[in-house]
Amino acid sequence: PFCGRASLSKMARDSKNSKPFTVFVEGNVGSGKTTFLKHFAALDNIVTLTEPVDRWRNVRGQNFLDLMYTDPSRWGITFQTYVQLTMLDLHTKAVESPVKMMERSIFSARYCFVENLHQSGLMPEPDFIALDEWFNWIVKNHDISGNLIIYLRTSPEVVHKRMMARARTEESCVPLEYLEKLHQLHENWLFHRTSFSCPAPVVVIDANQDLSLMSAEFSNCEAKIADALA
Ligand code: DGT
Repeated sequence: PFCGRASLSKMARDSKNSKPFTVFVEGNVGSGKTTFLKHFAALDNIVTLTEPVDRWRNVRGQNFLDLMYTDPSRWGITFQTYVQLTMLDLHTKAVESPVKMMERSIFSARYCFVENLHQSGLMPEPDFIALDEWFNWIVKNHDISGNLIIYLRTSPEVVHKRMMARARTEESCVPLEYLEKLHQLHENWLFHRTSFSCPAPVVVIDANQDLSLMSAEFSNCEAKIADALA
């Protein structure tokens, strides 16, 4: 299900001339993004940038992630402003490698998470407008472009089970319904392509399978990218 070898080779070649070939790994909470990135971290030519979730959990002693889950109407704007900043930091980070792979992007923060808070009526209109103005300014004034999106496609029931199993404290009260809404936003954006524009071509991977089967698929992708860079 990965891109053809020829097109990847060309992409990797192009990246040597200018900025790195940039991959965004996207998918619902618990879809396996971290595991996916770990497989690629072992390759010489790839830099993987994991999502700064630990930074969100301790901003000068404040847990923004927990605040957002506890009272989204009050703290959603605070959390999403900080997410936007940390994502911009990753997008603009200079790397030496020809391939840069990011866990999520500023796009999914805006198109899935902010959108969900707004659509659910949990983000007051002025908060949403301020964030969106910032987002539009960033898109216009910074190079945050990508070359490929890998969409780890899952069902909400599967990721809900995984989320409960990993038992991250902040996520203990997250209902299935929240994951269903996020799922639909990812689907409309990356699969049906009926909502926001995609910032790069999308490769869809079935990420519902259990981890042992997934690792075979991940290794397969890894081999193809390595091949392309050879
Ligand atoms: P993985 O490896 O696929 O299991 O990925 P996770 O679940 O570790 O990472 P992710 O990005 O799906 O989410 C980490 C936590 O942060 C999760 O509770 C959802 C939350 N989160 C991530 N980005 C945003 C965002 O932009 N807005 C909101 N409201 N929550 C976010």
